[in-house]
Amino acid sequence: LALAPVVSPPSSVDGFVKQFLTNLNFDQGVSLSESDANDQYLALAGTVRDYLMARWLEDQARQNEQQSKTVCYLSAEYLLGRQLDNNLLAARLTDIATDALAQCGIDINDLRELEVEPGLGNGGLGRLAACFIDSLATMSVPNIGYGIRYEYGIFRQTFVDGEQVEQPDAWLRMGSPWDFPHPEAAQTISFGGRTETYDDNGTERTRWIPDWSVLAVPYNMMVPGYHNGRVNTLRLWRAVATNAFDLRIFNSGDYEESVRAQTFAENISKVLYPEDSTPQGKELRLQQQYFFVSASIRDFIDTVLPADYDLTKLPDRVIFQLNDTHPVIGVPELMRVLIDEKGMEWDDAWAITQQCFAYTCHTLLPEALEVWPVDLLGRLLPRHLEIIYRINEEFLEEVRERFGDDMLRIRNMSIIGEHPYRSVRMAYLATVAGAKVNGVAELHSQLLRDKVLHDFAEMYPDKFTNVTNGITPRRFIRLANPSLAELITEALGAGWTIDLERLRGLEALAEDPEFRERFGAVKAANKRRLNEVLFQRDGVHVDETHMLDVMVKRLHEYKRQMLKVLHIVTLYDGIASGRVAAADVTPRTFIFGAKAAPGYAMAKRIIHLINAVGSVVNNDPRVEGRLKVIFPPNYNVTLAEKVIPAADLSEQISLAGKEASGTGNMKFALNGALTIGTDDGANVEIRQLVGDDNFFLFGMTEPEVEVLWAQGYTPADFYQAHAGLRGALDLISSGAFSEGDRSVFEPVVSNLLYDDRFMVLADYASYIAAQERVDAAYADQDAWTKSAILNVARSGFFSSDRSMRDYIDRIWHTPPVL
Ligand code: 26Q
Repeated sequence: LALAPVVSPPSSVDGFVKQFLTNLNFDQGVSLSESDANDQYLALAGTVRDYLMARWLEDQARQNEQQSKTVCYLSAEYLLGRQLDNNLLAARLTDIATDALAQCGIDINDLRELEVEPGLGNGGLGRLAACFIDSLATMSVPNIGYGIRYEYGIFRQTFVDGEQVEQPDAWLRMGSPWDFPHPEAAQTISFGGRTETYDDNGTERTRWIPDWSVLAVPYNMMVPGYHNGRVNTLRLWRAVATNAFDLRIFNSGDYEESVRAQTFAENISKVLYPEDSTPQGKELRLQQQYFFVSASIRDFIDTVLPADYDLTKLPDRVIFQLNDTHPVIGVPELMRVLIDEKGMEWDDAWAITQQCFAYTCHTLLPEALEVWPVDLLGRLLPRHLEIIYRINEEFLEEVRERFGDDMLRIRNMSIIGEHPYRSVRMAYLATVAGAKVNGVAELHSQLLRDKVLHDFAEMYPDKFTNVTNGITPRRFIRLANPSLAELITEALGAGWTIDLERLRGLEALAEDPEFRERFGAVKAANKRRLNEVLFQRDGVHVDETHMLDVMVKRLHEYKRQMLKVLHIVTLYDGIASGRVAAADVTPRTFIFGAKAAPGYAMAKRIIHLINAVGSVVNNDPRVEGRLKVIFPPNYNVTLAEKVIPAADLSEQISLAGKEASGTGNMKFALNGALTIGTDDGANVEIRQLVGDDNFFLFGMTEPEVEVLWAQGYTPADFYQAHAGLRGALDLISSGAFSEGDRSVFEPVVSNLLYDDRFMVLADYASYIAAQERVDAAYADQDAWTKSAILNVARSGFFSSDRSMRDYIDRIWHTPPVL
């Protein structure tokens, strides 16, 4: 009986109806006639799960039998997006489910809209993790994604008088049909206290006597591969108070205090930190990091591996991939487990640890490199701090052997920084401990080697490698752009979805006028669909005759939303001043989507300015409706899936040398938008692939940025030198967008004139010139469509399947398990 196979419901409309009704009755506890839409959505999700269950259980069993090597992806963020359509597609159930629900008198589209996306990430890094686990499942590679089940994901953004106001994201409120809690597999995670040494039959050993602990309860989510029957696991941890924790206080008779203690423990997985580039060094954040990493490592060793597993062979069974520095505390944690708990010697444990970790860096901004004050780390994780100190001592000894007693070099390379306070440099720890270190685009990896981690690259040249990011074509083409997907399938057959280089086949069709017409019709239809969505959502209209010029990404000064604003204000200034006839302006709709970290004042002011410019430009009759600014609040994966397929122009305008890769840029190119962009991140590779004729390049190169910086950059010189720029900045300063109140946007303008860390003014002229080339190119719709097709045809490289192949070949060495 124990071996009885799990039986899937029959793959037929009747089978689906039966299973759906069963779930509605027995899981939701309602009859069809009494059910509301949310009951129906939950029963539908349950039904899809039921179809995937047999394979999920089988795949886990098979991996254990075959003793395969597993990729344990450690990430504090997974920006998953909605699950229903993805899982229906993977399981080939979309049509069956649609018909089955129709038989029950339900329109599946009404249920789709009820799903609140799990927004368990900030932006690129979290979405990348979601794309990677999709690709690994599709490629049948054993993978567990480990992370945190935040009760509140990324905040819901609203605008009040044009300013960002954050609301909590209560994504679990209406139930969470996609995950399975496993309280029996909980891990106890400890914090605080002290360490002591003791004699263990003649050898001195250390033990940690912690002060308090919480339970980490895993919630498993299915990660189905596309049409291959494979189902991998995403295991997210939730913090729950331990009984012991409660009891200690209960015994003292203080009930209120015991409840407070419970709240305290459960705070750990309460909320995602909404900063995406300037870590604040908050204690709770370190607690989150240790919480999920310790739970994950111990879960893998103690429950995934067989009980008697010889841990000296650990590197044969696992690679822990560190998604940025957020999980790097896992390095001393694995050392502690191997040494203190499993009785291994330091040198053996270190040799194993160095083979079990690899590190991906996602930034170039120095302020984004995570450091933890030694005080804080030592208070929370005293044993880990000791281990880090010893790793550092031995590492610095190695540096000395290699380079001599060069104090400057030793200070620069030390894992412990001294200024402005003693702190642990997590990127250095990861680099020393990892078998490999990678950047996320060619240029980024090069800059890592040459600048950010230069000394380390000199010491360990073979550690450094590049893996250019990618995106999953299942979600971002098949699901998000079904009309384009159909057109491609008709032209090339269905194989492209898992072999994206096949899009090359479209190159020839770019020459075919009939294909171009159909391609243009797809774009127009996607604009109409976006119009419907935005009208429903926010009551705004998208004019399908306009060029759709889109900039969607987190708001950060380095990404330079301000450059886009200056372009819009320049166009508006031309019309408002009478220098340009509205009739001579290319009709454009500018779409922004951007959340600002709640504590990032400048970013919030820029959001306010975008909204303010929009309300003036959109309502000025002199513009004759030829320019329109739309800024839908709460940009997220769900909205991205509607906006990106409708775009004509993709704005990728960061200062060269600042955007590690970008992944939105890839989504746009693959959906037939042309890019206006700097020579930064993966833009470099996009341009190389699609060709200069199909990409609008502007701005300084990274070396040019360096030169100008070294010379002493004075933004005011650019203001003086360019009348258009002067006009735009003066218009903002004049209060034209703030009802005459000159103080509102003064900090934004002064910042540009007197500081401008990201050289907006220096690139302004080049940007405006590039936008004029865009207008000229757009005037020839047929040529534009041809370029758009070539963008699609030549961007197959940016499939996350290719990224995964690169990780597997260069870093993981994990074959598929079929
Ligand atoms: C760290 C400590 C404390 C609080 C928050 C954080 C934190 C959280 C998220 C720091 C950074 C992030 C996210 C960074 C991110 O999304 N980086 C982007 O990663 C993409 C995938 O590689 C790249 O394409 C982008 O270029 C990069 O900006």
